Amino acid sequence: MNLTDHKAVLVIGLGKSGCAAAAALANRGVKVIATDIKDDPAIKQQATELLAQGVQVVLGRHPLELVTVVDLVVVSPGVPDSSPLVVEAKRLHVPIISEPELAYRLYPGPYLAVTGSNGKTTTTTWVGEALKAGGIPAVVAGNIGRPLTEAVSGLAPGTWVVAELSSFQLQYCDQFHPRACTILNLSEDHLDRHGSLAAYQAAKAKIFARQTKDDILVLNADDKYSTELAQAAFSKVIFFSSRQLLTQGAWVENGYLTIGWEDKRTTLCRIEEVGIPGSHNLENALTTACLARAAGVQPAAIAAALQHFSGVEHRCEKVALINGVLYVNDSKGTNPDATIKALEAFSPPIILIAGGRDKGTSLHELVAKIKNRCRAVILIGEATSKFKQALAQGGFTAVYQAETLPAAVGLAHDLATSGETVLLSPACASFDMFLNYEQRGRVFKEAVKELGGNRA
Ligand code: UMA
Repeated sequence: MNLTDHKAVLVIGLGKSGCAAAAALANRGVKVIATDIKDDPAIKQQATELLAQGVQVVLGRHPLELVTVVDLVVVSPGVPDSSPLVVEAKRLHVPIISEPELAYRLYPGPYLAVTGSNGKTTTTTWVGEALKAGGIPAVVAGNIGRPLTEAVSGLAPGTWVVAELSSFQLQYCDQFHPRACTILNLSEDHLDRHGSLAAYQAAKAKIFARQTKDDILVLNADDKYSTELAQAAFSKVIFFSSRQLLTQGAWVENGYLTIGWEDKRTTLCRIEEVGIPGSHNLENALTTACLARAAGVQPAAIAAALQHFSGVEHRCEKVALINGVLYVNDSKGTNPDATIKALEAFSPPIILIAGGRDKGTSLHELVAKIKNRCRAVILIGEATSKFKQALAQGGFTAVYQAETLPAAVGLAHDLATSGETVLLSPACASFDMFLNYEQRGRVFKEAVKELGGNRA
């Protein structure tokens, strides 16, 4: 069904996704009703702009009747399945799609898509840089921060879209069909929303569900959950590995990142030449090489992009060196696995600032890593008692608590001595104390700036 054939579309949530989706539909003459549970001045401002575009807006509540007058629902990723409006739409069999699915219906691609528990934003940005290096027109959007519906508006046909997709967005994808895509890795995350690892994995698998034999699925040969998904793919599966020698895909051989594509094997660059350090970034680099190659970028341009990349904000971002202490902002480390990788990327002893809103994940492996690499842990936010208990069970006693993130930074400054690293890598969501992880990262950087010192 064409979008313009719908009698009306209901958009739930008026954050970035909902506003972009409602505007894109209204611009195409579709009747749109949009609703947000909040009714604060910021939402009212968003509503004013949508009202001017002919969108009907309902703020402060989600009346169930709204689903009875529409034949399609676009749900924002932050709206849980337990929302009574989502439950009602399902009861009445009104189709529910996500904002990226809407973008796909507006612009058929070609798409390159990236998902996984960790490394999504780095890899998506890196792939965008590699396409640029190869002279291939592309836009980068999705969970990374710019809604896809906004990014695809007015694109010249044939422009590649490099999309970062979260499990919440993929869960409600239906037709979305990328030419090439990756599931970087799968570890426990968002269990509070998906309920089980199996449900989370199933949502991630939607990324390749519509692919055909002419498409490419790039998987991590060293990741158990991600390789298990290979059997369900209709597309051509290509592996990357930082530990095993392969003949197709991308791997490391004699210290060189190597790509094998259509029987041609090419050396890209040495491990030490990769723009950003850490074993997890080596994996991100190998995936980037595969996705860029799938879009037609030549190996020389891929090699240049791998070497010149300087990373993304809030992800293992070196902020300052003060009295010999390195301050690192990894606010994007929102699950235990991401924090483990950040702890591995910097030399011990580390003073870790962690905590925030718990997502139902296990802290067992994180505590083992903390015992290995940290001299102290400073806890903030709602998950403090869960962390305290897990650290005590693991026999780690250098645990402190702070009421605010700036107070935690002050405490870390008092504790740290030259040669140590202060790392903000919360292993939790930010929503208990901040609007999002970006704001949390900015607050950290401001607090570090207040301490004085030089930029790292
Ligand atoms: N709302 C309702 N009803 C509800 C719940 C929420 O109306 O029952 C409203 C809220 O009042 C708020 C709006 O929904 O006004 C917020 O919507 P949202 O949480 O879906 O946020 P957006 O601004 O649309 O941002 C979303 C992604 N947010 C989430 O997935 C939580 C952004 O990813 C993404 O950049 C953006 O779309 C564009 O695609 C952020 C994120 O934290 C970075 N993602 C998670 C992650 O990476 O771990 C998945």
